[in-house]
Amino acid sequence: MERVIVHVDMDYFYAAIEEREDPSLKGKAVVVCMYSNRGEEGGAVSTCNYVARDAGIHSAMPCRKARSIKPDAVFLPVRKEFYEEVSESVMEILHSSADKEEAFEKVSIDEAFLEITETCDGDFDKAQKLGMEIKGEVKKSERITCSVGIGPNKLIAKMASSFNKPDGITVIRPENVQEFLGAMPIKKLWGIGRVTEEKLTEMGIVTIADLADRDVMELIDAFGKNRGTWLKQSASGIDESPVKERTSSDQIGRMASLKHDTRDEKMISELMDELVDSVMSKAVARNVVFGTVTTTVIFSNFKTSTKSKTLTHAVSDKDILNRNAMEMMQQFLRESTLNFRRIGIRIGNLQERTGQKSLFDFYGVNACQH
Ligand code: DCP
Ligand code: MG
Ligand code: MG
Repeated sequence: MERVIVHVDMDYFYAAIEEREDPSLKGKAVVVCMYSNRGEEGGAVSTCNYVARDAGIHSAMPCRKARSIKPDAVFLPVRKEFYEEVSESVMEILHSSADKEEAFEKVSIDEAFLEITETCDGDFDKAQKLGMEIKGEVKKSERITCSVGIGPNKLIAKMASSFNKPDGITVIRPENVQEFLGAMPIKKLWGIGRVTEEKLTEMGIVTIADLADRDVMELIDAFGKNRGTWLKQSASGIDESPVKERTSSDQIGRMASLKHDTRDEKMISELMDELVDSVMSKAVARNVVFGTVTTTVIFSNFKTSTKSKTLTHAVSDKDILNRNAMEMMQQFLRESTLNFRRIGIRIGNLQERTGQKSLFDFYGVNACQH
């Protein structure tokens, strides 16, 4: 069966979050700046919304220049930690749409690949439907938009997601890959930088189709074996690299929707059992113990709240995880009168498990809250 790969990239991510948080920004040019230690004078644009882009502002431009282009734009400082939190919620939604736990690869704070071959039976019409559902779910729970690309491999999915931005979805079926790539200029091929672009231009290669038509030996002569072969394959739309989890991550998390919005503790606890099982089986597979437990609730009005506990000792114990998670759920219930829409659990501060289950595992319940 042909693989079906999805790539999701959030639209003007940092600026979109700022717009969401402050509705008065709507319609204005919003520029998020990474200020240097020279204060507001130095610094570069992290990102900006599409109103600012239309005026000619873009990422990496000096903030001072952006200011001179559009003095009436709203300039805001980067709030990285806050964006990381939003990113985690988005990633949990995306992760839960993948074929399986391992079929997910976060690429950066605002983008990820997921494989959905099994979920959609290799059918690109079903894949498109699923892509729309993912977009809907992200929009509903985070109130920001993303662009989705779907294709037979990561290369095509990645290029498809940037084809129609913002809030787009582009599905490239295997039979349309050549047509999709062919007419594009070579600089659009994912992985081609300015140096390669210049060298290819000197060789008379302008479009991706030109590159695909070149003899592989000629490309190897010019770029070496690996790069030459890679250029030929990519230009032909071939990419066999798997979607795979980057295991360096220091956290394992799961999130899911309740059958309907509710405050029923039994329903919440049943779903939490499932999430705990899933997180624990992954912790066991990775042979790690955890030092923190974090839970998240998305309420019926889409507001998100998070609680965290640091355990006195790192453990790998399902009961401890479950008990801590449910204590936090009870606190959420006490603090708000809203229904719960989605709940999530995450373990962090992971360390490799050494030897037998220690006595600490039994005393890990003496958790302190922070
Ligand atoms: N970013 C940054 N500095 C850069 C590029 C990006 O700090 N030079 C940050 C801000 C972006 C986020 O990373 O919001 C994601 O990068 P993207 O390239 O995906 O850009 P955006 O999401 O902002 O816009 P787009 O709608 O084009 O994806
Ligand atoms: Mg983006
Ligand atoms: Mg991105």
